[in-house]
Amino acid sequence: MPNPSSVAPELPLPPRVDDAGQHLTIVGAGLAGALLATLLAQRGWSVDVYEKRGDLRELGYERGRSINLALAERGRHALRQADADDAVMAKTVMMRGRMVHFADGHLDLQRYGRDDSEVIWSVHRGELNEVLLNIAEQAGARIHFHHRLDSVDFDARIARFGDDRNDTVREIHFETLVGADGAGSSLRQAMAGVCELDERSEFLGHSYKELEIPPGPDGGFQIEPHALHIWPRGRYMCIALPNDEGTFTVTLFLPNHAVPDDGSGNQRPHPAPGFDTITNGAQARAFFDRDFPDASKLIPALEHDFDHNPTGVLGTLYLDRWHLDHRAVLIGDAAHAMVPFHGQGMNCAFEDCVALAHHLLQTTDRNEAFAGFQAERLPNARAIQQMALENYLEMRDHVDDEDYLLQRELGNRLAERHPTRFLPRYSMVTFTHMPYAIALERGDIQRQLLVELTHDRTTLDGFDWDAADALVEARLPPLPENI
Ligand code: FAD
Ligand code: E1W
Repeated sequence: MPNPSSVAPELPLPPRVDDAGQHLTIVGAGLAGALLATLLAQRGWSVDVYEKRGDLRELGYERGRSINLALAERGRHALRQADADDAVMAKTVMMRGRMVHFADGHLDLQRYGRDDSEVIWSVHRGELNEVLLNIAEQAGARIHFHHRLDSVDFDARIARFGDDRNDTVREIHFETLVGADGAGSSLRQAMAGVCELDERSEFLGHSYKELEIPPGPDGGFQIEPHALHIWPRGRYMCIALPNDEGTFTVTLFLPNHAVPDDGSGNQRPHPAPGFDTITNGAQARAFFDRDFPDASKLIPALEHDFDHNPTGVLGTLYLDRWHLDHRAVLIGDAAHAMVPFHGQGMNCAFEDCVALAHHLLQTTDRNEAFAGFQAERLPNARAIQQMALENYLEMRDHVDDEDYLLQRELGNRLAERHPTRFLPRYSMVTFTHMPYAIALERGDIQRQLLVELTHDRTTLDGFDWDAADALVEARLPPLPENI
């Protein structure tokens, strides 16, 4: 086992005198950019942030991205370091578990954790970003809107920014650039022009579309508000997260290409729809009426939403390098975009911010700080990228399958019997801040154990608990405290 004590330490506050007065230029005032700016500005740094869009506090939030996000313990832990947790929590809706909507119409609320201390929180992306922008400015960071990074001269240390409203270009001198400009990062592209990042993108072959459930006639939620709703249907699925004003954002995940009926009369593989056969609102309505009838009734503007909202693509971005010596570094989606099926992209990006701030506060040598940041975070990013992909299969295919349910039951029982050793992987990822790589490694050991112990069984009647206890103790060392 790697050393579990490598959990990122709390950030020092107030600033160390010899570090104060340093300057940083951040590209992107999204979730990671705003949090990193806050962390460093609060510790005495001079921070400028350049954002291509206008100020969302004035313009209202532009449609098109996932409207709400699940915030988990890792994200909250990072927000606490910036004193931002309370302001963010004021905007959230608690989600206690997943509400599974089965194909036969019945519902099942599967709790995420042991009690209400183990829950996740739905937050509107725009509101969250607003809170973080306010806190960043209060801490003294300067945010420059309508500044789209276009190109970088790394030798002269000049970054060129364009303004989407007109054709003006501004040249800005920088010491160090931080790329918090998301999955389509312009800084990453500029860095790739001068060094080898070894960039690979793996597209999932599935895309997503967002739809809305409005409040009911009384202004209240139309389905259980304190849950993340899931409609698993094999090759495709829908989810819905609550918003604090009584709405839900529904996301349809569907393959890009349909699997046609092979004409053999054979049911395997089943024909399944795709974005190439469900191409307009009317087809989407018919598809929903057939496969998600309870949801369909609650989405009056389904045709309009389907026709007007963009279709988002999903994939994983891998880089072998996140920094160009002491001059530039990438964080968040710019460094490691992932599929959204664990709800951890933002949570991971927030952890990146704390880790990078920590390394920058440890040393004045930025090459060393960036190398240390990459060494700490790259293995963890790879781990959550993998777990997010695995969770897709679990969500779509297994939440209603018998073997999975038996393994989950046994896992829960072993977790009760061995609270210091056995923690379901979902809980390690969602309710702790142990490094993702350790959650992945311990999760693999636990999975193997559950497979062995449930092999050839359909119930836990007559189960040999003594043998199981001995196996747990032999294979899973106690978890460190304060994870
Ligand atoms: P972003 O939030 O994308 O911010 C990038 C910022 O940079 C933006 O403000 C953008 O305008 C700006 N920018 C871009 N290019 C430039 C440029 N050239 N110059 C200047 N500025 C620029 N994560 C979770 O934790 N929980 C969830 O439940 C969850 N659900 C998701 C659902 C879906 C469908 C998707 C697609 C993602 C989901 N995520 C979730 C992941 C999450 O959205 C991302 O991981 C997170 O937004 C990454 O933050 P970021 O700051 O790196 O990038
Ligand atoms: C969470 C977009 C998104 C966000 C999420 C989750 C899922 C499925 C999706 C994972 C989960 C919160 N999940 N939920 N239930 N089982 N796994 O926990 O954020 Cl698709």
